Formats: sequence, structure tokens, C-alpha cells
Amino acid sequence: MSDWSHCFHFGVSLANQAAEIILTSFQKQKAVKLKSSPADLVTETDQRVETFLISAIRTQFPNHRFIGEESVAAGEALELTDTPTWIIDPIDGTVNFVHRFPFVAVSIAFAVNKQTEFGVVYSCVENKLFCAQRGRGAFLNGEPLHVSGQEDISRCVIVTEIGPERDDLALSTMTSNIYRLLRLPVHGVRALGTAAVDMCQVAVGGADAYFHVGLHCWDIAASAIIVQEAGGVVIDTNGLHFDMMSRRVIAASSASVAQRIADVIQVFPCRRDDEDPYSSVCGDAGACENKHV
Ligand code: LIP
Repeated sequence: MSDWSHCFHFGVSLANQAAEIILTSFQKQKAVKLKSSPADLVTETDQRVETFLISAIRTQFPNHRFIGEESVAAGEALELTDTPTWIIDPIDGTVNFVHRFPFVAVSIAFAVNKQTEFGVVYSCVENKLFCAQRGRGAFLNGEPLHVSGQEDISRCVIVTEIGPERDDLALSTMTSNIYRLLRLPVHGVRALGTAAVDMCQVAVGGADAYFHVGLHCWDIAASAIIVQEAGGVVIDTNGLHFDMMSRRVIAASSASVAQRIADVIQVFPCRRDDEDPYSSVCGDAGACENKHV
């Protein structure tokens, strides 16, 4: 197994420097632009952080590739190859950042041969740095992490998100999923507004599961390995193998809770991250399985 520790330590250093940029602007007024919907925002700080990260990595590792949220938004192709690739969300929780809601994170993952080697999620207002290297455990500010191990869905706190989609199908699917889980019942449903930090709550054991449909690889690539290295389970909403490009995820304290959530929730159609943006919404029916029956 190749040792990517030098890249990992470089990534942690970059996350700390990115956090300084974010915190410098956190209390200031922000100029906001819209992307895919009135709730999908981007600020100058998002772009500045991503430019800083890519520039620093390119200087250190000129042959590596990148998948960055704002680069993709600017039209760069989204393709995960076998080449060492940095998967970056400069500010996960941009709406929170704009509103000064104190859950914003820089998320940095690193994949080789399409396998994630490490993930770093720095929730910078909280000053909580979550990280994991494949096969070496998960940590919060240097302390080992482990999931709750909860196996009874009725004793779970579940984290999810109402994403930026505002069409009737997506909104009805997301809200009815919350209704169905609460009726099981479960102990509670929570949403922090950042997928990366949401998922890290499962790694900490403060929540027992997280699920979401419609997010992107940069939102969850880092937190997925953090949950896995904390002893958790990460699968697709169809109950099968997790695929960071599918835009669907369930992360849980145990396989039984993950499967129970897969049985209960429904999904809405969304294009895979690596799908041609000009193809039909559900180019791959399997990838966009819609359980509306
Ligand atoms: C955010 C996700 C969150 C979702 C938001 C947004 P961003 O990512 O982390 O789960 O609910 O709508 O997509 O855009 O702040 O990087």
C-alpha cells in the first residue's frame, strides 16, 4: 500500500490556512451570487479559498488532478481518474457562511485509483478538525473517533439536509423522508447545513446516521472516509456500494441502521456528478433510481 502521508499532512496544513481565510470574512457582509437555485450560493471567499488550495497543491504536486466545487461551477470537466486527485469543497455550508450560522467547513479529500486515501474536514468556527487516512483510524483534533454503534433505528438521531433544490418533487421527497423517519419513530432529525459536518457527527457518535440525495462528491468524499475509519458504514441510498459520484449517500453507526434507512427513504432523480451535463436527467436509470411508487 502506497504511503500518502506526506500528502495528508500537506492537506491538513492547507485546511488550517483555508480556515484562516474563511474566519477573516465570517463576520463581514458578503457579496452573493446564485448558482443552481435561489438557495445555492457562492461568495468571493468560496472562490478565493479554492484558488488558494489548488494553487498551493499544484505547486507542490504538479502532476496531481483536482475536482473543486467552484472550478466545476465555472465549467471545468468533472472526471475522477486513476491519477492522484484532490476533491475540494472550499466552503461547505456557504448559506451558513453568508448568514453567519456557525457551521462552515473546508473539506479536502484525496483519491488514487478512484479510492479515497484520506479526508480532512475542518469545521472552522467550531475549531473542530476531523480527519482520517485509509486504514489508520479517524480523529477529531487528534483524539480517536468511533461511531455510536447504535443498531436500533428507533433509538437514533438522524442527520440530513434540505438541499438547494426547490422543485416540488425534490422538496416533497426530502420533507416526506423526514416525516417517514419521525413516524418510525426515531429519537430526532437534525440538519446543520453542511453535508461534511453533518456526516462527521456520525463519526463522532453524536448522531447515529446521515443521509442525503442531491449533494456532490466534494461535499462528502472526505467525511465518508472519516465515518468509515471511525467504524461506520457508508452505502448508497439503494442499499448497495457507496459511489461518491452518485449524489446519494447513507452513513450510519451500523449496517442495520443504514439498511433500515435505505428501506424507508425515497429518492428523486438527479444527474450523477460524472455524467454529461447535457445528457437526460436520468441517463442511467439505475443511478437515478426513483422509488416513487
Ligand atoms: C451544501 C451542502 C449541504 C446542502 C447545501 C449545500 P455547499 O454545500 O453541504 O448539505 O444542504 O444546500 O449544497 O454548497 O455549501 O458547498
